[in-house]
Amino acid sequence: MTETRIHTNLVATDRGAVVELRIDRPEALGALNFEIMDEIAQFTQSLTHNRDCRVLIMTGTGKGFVAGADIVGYQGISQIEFDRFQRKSRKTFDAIAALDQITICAVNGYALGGGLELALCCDFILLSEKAKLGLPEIKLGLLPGGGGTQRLSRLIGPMRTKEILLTGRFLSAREAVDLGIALKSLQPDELLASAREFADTLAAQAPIALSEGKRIIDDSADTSLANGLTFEQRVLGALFATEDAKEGIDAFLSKRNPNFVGR
Ligand code: CO8
Repeated sequence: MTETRIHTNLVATDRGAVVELRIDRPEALGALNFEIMDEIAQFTQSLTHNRDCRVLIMTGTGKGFVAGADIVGYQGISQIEFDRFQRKSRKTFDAIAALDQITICAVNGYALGGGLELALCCDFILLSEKAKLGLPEIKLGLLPGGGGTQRLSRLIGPMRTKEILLTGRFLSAREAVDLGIALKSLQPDELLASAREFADTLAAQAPIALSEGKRIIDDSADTSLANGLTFEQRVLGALFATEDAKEGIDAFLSKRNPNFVGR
């Protein structure tokens, strides 16, 4: 597997249907400054044109996944610059959440503030047992600005989110799994292998069903049950007309593995 440095702080591995992105700024525990945010935005944009990639694995380097926004960079910046960073992070995080690809965040270490918020934009979070999660902005006299108050409370409810956000405490991997923030926690040296195995399983599914399934479930948060159920059946109807559905049904009846092509 060949890793390629695609930007100053990003290393990518392209395995065709599965692409891995490693944030590589260990000296600041992966903290997000303008530069990294730009690089992640460019990378995300490139994925929207990548027809081969079905699954993205995102991870970090060393003991940090992403320890939040770059606090060093916060010092001395103007209000205009601060607001520009906020808008940039909003666009970037929304773009990640909206990717057609299935996204797996393999959290190797600290995922704090903007780091946890970045992970929450992914479809799945897998944790190293060494990971620590939190929204500690309150300790800086601030609050989250990358979706922490919104995406986390939708996931685990307002009361639990308030407790985490208003105390700024860190969660262990085990607690994060118990709360439903992450799918599972793994031995540190098994994290990537497990993420890759999961990614390969997902990437083998029919591509349109994969991305549509993600979208229907994501959209259900903002949809009435009646509209959601109607939408679900429309998507199923559209899938029924695809070559992949014909192939999937034929493969089942012929007792062979399907060969999905994404049409
Ligand atoms: N920004 C910049 N540098 C950081 C950050 C950060 N968030 N976190 C750690 N670092 C740096 C440290 O300054 C240190 O650098 P140096 O060696 O030059 O002194 C290096 O990383 C290693 O860190 P520590 O020595 O502190 O390592 P420890 O193991 O002792 O502690 C901790 C690790 C507990 C993670 C500690 O570093 C910490 O508390 N970091 C700050 C975490 C935090 O408060 N994060 C929230 C930031 S605010 C935010 O994310 C707002 C989001 C706004 C939305 C926008 C979306 C991006």
